[in-house]
Amino acid sequence: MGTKKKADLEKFRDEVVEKYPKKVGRKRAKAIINNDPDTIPQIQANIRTIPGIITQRGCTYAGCKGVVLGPTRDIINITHGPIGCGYYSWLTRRNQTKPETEAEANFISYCFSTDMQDSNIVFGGEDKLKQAIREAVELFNPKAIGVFSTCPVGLIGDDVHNVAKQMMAEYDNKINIFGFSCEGYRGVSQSAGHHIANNQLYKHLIGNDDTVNGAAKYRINLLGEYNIGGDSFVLEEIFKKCGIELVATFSGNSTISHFEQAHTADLSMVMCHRSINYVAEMLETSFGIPWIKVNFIGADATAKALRKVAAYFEDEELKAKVEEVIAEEMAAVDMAREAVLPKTNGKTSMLFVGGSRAHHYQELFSELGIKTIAAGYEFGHRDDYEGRRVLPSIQVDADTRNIEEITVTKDEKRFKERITKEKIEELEKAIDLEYNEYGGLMADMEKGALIIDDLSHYEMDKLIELYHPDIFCAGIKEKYVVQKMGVPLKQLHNYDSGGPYAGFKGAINFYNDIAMMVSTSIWKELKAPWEREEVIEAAYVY
Ligand code: ICE
Repeated sequence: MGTKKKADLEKFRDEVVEKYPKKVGRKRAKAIINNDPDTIPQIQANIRTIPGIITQRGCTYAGCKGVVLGPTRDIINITHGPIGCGYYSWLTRRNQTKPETEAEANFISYCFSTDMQDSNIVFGGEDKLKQAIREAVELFNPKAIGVFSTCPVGLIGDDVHNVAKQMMAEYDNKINIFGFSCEGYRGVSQSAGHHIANNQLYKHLIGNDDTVNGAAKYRINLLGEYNIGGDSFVLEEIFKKCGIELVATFSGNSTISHFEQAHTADLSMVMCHRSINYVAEMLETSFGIPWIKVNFIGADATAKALRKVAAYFEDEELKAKVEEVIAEEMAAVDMAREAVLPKTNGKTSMLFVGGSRAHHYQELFSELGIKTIAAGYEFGHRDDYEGRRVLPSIQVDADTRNIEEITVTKDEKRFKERITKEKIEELEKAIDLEYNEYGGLMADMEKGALIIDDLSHYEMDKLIELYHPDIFCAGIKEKYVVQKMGVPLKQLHNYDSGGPYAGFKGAINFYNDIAMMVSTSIWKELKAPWEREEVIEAAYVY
């Protein structure tokens, strides 16, 4: 990036903010930050999107049903609501699963919904939900059923938890049936859905089965890895090679038993902190399982994560094994990287996605010599940016710094201790000491790089117009708009049709896919609207 571009980056905020109505502009200005990794500036995050702004965000139902429970294969996940909610949250994220035997239950290829109609909205949908559960039991005889609330369910007051209880009684408590109050409009984004999902996993599944499977010396959980495009398969293979037993992944390629036995592990690795930190904390608080943050996106990051796990267990044999695996895998990685570097080196990228990938994928880009000049989350919290560790039982409101308590109930006795303001201050101090360990996106980005939370469509247009990155990473809602401006867009939610991208083998796939995208000459043929026609501008009237 030349110095001129850097100076421009600093001006970006003023230029876009000026176009908004004053109040809106003032609010958006707090979410557009010039990075400084040495001082870590404050950013506004996890607050409601201003109505009228085109946001990238999804809903609470998406975060709960689609994200966290979506990849589970032997729970029947029933959407209580309109058919569209079920349909669009069904496999569009390309989460995969692989039963170990043919006899094993696998419901991932089915989409279950109560398909609510007008009459259910008027007269209530609980009977229809009961009927759907009966049908599911008759046809599939599952071990567990999850019921997910959509917006209308909350509006008309159907009680999914009560229905779940009644239906469990109908089947003599032999089937584990539980509901989720994950109506789409709750919270400010899909982030609320993650939290709701985590609490219910904990309440209804985790800790139910003390069986200790496998003879491996070290047993770990992998939290926040969802097997998009087969990522979990790659990671499972790496752990196997290292001689580490993977007890449970939340929730890529997972089963009910994995969740029920997760508390038998020695350590939890947390990959997507945003979506699953609540489970990590609950496992630590209730069962004494510590957790560490890892990133398996990027070959160097994968090596670093494996070394971190080996260092945690302080075992020379494991350390040696891990080094052996890294050396073996890195040979192919280096070869693939060298081959594409001439095509990728010196290019620029922008990443606006989710609550962790806008950070993690920068590792892969930097391995390709591609610099990320602007990035941000859709629904990350301040700790995801600033790198502070916030405990799940407390939530600090990003705007007001007010502390809200969230009730976590599994074994009430364990959580009886009331968290006081003093205790939180004490915790926050401790968090500061661990700053680097829990580093967020800002610590890893260059000084002056743009960091924007909950990017609006208008701001995205402006970013492309002003800086024309060589590649833009976001989702399906942005893909074709951006490509029509002559910039290739890589979907980082579902990887388009690519992947896996995790681990060493995944890194090789990513190198090749990105090299192809940034080196094709087709993008030069496409002209953005402002390059080919007069711009007609509208002005707000106050
Ligand atoms: Fe975590 Mo899309 Fe996954 Fe992240 Fe999360 Fe979502 Fe996936 Fe994205 C996800 S769990 S579905 S790593 S909600 S790609 S935060 S937005 S960046």
